[in-house]
Amino acid sequence: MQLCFATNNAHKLKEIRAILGDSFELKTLNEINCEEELPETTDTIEGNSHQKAEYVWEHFHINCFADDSGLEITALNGAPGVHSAYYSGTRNHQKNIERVLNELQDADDRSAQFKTVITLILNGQSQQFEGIIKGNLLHQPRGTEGFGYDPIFVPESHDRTFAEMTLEEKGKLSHRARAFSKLVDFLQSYQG
Ligand code: ITT
Repeated sequence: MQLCFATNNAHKLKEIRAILGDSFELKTLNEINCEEELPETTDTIEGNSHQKAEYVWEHFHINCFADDSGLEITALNGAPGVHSAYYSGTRNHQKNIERVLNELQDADDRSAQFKTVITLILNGQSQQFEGIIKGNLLHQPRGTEGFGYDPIFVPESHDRTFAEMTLEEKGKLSHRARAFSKLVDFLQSYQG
């Protein structure tokens, strides 16, 4: 079955292709000739994930899935959430971290979670798969691996940040891995 992964992120695509094997012919946005930016204008991670998948289904009539992720901080009532990528006003990970650390200066509660929501649309029917990893935020960044808020995020039951873990270690714990594993389980049973 052909299935479009609504991304042009080569890294994400490679990971999921490796897991799904030959049972699904995964297409990128480029491969279905979708050259436009997908809309991401809702105010939730769930909403943006759905909006991207729906756009592909409506304009290209191909079964597809899309993901959206963000960091939700308890003391900030769930912010930056859907605004994680541009929290400082630019797509700059260091500046985004600085804004978060400033806003948390007086906070006792430093708990947070990363969340990924994947929306799958098969023959017009949509469903979502969620992955969450809970943790705590440091006062200073540590580590150089990963991206985004990884240098300040320590997952629960661990003492190193995501940026101090190898890709493989993070890959076993991450919100994205958890959501994708639910998607893959579903697709494998759907395919029979
Ligand atoms: P694409 O849409 O191109 O896939 P993106 O950077 O927007 O890339 P996401 O939608 O997955 O990626 O995540 C939005 C933002 O949330 C991202 O820019 C980071 O700031 C933050 N984020 C998501 N997952 C993260 C992770 O594993 N580690 C650190 N920060 C993460």
